[in-house]
Amino acid sequence: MRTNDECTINVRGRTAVQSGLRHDWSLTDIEAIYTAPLLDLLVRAQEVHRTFHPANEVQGCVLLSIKTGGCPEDCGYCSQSARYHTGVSAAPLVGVEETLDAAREAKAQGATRFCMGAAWRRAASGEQFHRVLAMVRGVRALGLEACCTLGMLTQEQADALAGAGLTAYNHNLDTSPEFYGSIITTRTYDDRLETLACVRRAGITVCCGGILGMGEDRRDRYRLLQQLAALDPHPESVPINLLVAVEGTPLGRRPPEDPLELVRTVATARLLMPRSYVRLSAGRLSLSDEAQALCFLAGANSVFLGDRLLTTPNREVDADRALFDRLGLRLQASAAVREA
Ligand code: SAM
Ligand code: DTB
Ligand code: SF4
Repeated sequence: MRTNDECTINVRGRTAVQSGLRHDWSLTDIEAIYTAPLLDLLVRAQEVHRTFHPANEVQGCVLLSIKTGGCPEDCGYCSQSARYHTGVSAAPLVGVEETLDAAREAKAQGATRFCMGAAWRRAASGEQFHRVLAMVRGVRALGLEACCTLGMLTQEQADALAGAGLTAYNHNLDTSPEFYGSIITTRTYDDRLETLACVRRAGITVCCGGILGMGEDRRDRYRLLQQLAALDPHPESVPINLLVAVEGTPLGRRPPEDPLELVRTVATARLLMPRSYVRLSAGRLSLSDEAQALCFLAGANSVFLGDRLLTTPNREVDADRALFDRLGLRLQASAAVREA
């Protein structure tokens, strides 16, 4: 197994590691990490994890769909595409007060980050965009990190979001460049990279990851991880979603993915991007407590809290509380200085 310290990263000294963060992982490097004996992989990933992050600590995030459904894009996994019959009906952008009520509730649940998602191809302009800016200012005033995912952005929009205090922008590459076209045809990989570049230039932290279980093979996962780690700097947050198979979408009948492939993906993300938060995102409802424990051992250190993601259910708050107690994990106490 060729790992960070054998490649240029010295995992023993933080300064050395920081200056050694790599962006040029080869597929051979990544394959060697991903396919190592699972216990070797887990030990190495946890060692690196503890060099950069507090042990036994998880960031809690809460999602709110601020504009649901009716999206013109054709993302094959998505309940919100207007092209599929999923039972999700289109709703207008919610109000600022409703959003801030949800953010206050998220804070009371122990979350430090509040994520607002809109089913747009590109962020709306005019009054709706100004309303989103007011939401961002309101969420930040509550002492929470604010994240948005609004589709494609212009540089002006990214700059305005930065001006409102946005902490992070979520825009996923989803899968490898090679597999991408079998999942989404209405926008390109390069479109995604362009928005990510606008976000970075605006000084907003980048939240970028992908989905497992869409029919991709391991090479596609290596390629996704390679693309994510090639971003310089690395995305501060890397959400790893397990497909939530939504009836009515082209991927609605996909069989469940092997949870150990998720564990390997999380561990590989941790080793390739040591400083990033790796978020165990959609799909936790389909995982046992034991599978989630392995994901945390592999270096996952962020989750979505609350019984709803955007349009699909998530684990009940009490079930998560019991899980964290069972594993001796604590929620991160305050918004992360490291991402500020
Ligand atoms: N419209 C915006 C966009 O596409 O960037 C923001 C919303 S979109 C729902 C955010 C991300 O959620 C997607 O890029 C995808 O990675 C993830 N996602 C959406 N539906 C999912 C599903 N059914 N299962 C797993 N992940 C999903
Ligand atoms: C991300 O990577 N996962 C979140 C968040 N970023 C926006 C969304 C998950 C959505 C799951 C399906 C749904 O609830 O509609
Ligand atoms: Fe639209 Fe985003 Fe869903 Fe794609 S993932 S259909 S862009 S809401």
